[in-house]
Amino acid sequence: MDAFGPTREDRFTFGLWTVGWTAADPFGVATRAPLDPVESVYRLAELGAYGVTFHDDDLLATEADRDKAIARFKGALSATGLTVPMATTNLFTDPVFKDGGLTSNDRDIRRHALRKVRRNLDLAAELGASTYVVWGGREGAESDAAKDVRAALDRYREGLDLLAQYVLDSGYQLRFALEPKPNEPRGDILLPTIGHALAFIGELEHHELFGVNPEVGHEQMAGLNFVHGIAQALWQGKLFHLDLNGQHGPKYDQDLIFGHGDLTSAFFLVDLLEHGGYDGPRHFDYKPLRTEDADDVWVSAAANMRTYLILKEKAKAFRADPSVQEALAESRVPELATPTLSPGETLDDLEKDEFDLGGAAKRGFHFTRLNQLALEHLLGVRD
Ligand code: GLT
Ligand code: MN
Ligand code: MN
Repeated sequence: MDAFGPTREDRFTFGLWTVGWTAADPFGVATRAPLDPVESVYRLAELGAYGVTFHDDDLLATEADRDKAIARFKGALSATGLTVPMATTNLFTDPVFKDGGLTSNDRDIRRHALRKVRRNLDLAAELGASTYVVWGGREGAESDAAKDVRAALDRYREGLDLLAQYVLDSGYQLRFALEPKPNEPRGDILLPTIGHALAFIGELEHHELFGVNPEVGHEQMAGLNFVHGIAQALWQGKLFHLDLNGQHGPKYDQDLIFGHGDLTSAFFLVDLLEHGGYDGPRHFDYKPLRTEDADDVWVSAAANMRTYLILKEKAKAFRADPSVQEALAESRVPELATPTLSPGETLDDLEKDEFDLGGAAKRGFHFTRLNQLALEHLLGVRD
């Protein structure tokens, strides 16, 4: 048996829009034919995936009749046993959403967007999804004169409050996950980072129903440390879902295969997810390269899962290595878990400390050795 072959227990999921991307970009037309969502379900199941996720409009890729498209999709799900843990709404492709959906300056468009989300919430609940992603790709502006950001945030909150109330009134077991992104397709997008999204959630009426769906590349586009962002989301109990992919630093959104961008960050991310208490699906939101053909798409889907499982193995070996444990202790990493004051102590008690300030200032933390050990595990020379 392939040690890095995925099984359903690994809970790998893919957006229909990922493998189904026809690879049209701003400079060129599609290089692949539209993919029938039903075929995607069968192919992903064969590869060992656990589930698929979708936008309302993804189901209409090759079937114009909505009811028929849903019926065929459901048929494929029940034939393969694939689940739908997450769904979302497309509020960005149709020209009507060029200035956003929930925060468009045009009130009629905002009302249309709410109708569109509500309709797909019903389908998401029917298919058993537990997470509803909200990616406001067009909620933004290119000019600071064009958008009253405070009014836009009022409208964003109004829309999400209404949708959360609808979920509660309908008795759906759904929670919302906001997906941050700094820019692209808009010049600047509202809720650009994990931090902005977490702060905004605190302002929502039903904030307990809202968490985040961070994407690797989106934080890295902003020059931020994705592992730190995920750690904070976990710490706040708000990591409801996540989008795994690859990115090479701050540039356009690459949506590479997981691990095909910043590999060291991917290693520490898997280490955190596997040892940090995240129990949701491992969801891939990537784009098969535009250079690839219809068969290569499935090679790329498999590569995401295989890379994750290899990194999982490496992270496990890293944690189990006695040299790593010794290096962690020498770097005082576990010491940070000890509260700074002992139970019952007050700030006054600190005045009694006898502290060798000069010695502490001189002492190194030996992080270099620790980092080199991680690198060597990642490079496969220490197993
Ligand atoms: C879109 C975007 C992604 C979001 C999806 C959810 S769709 O392809 O690039 O990052 O996760 O709407
Ligand atoms: Mn995404
Ligand atoms: Mn992306």
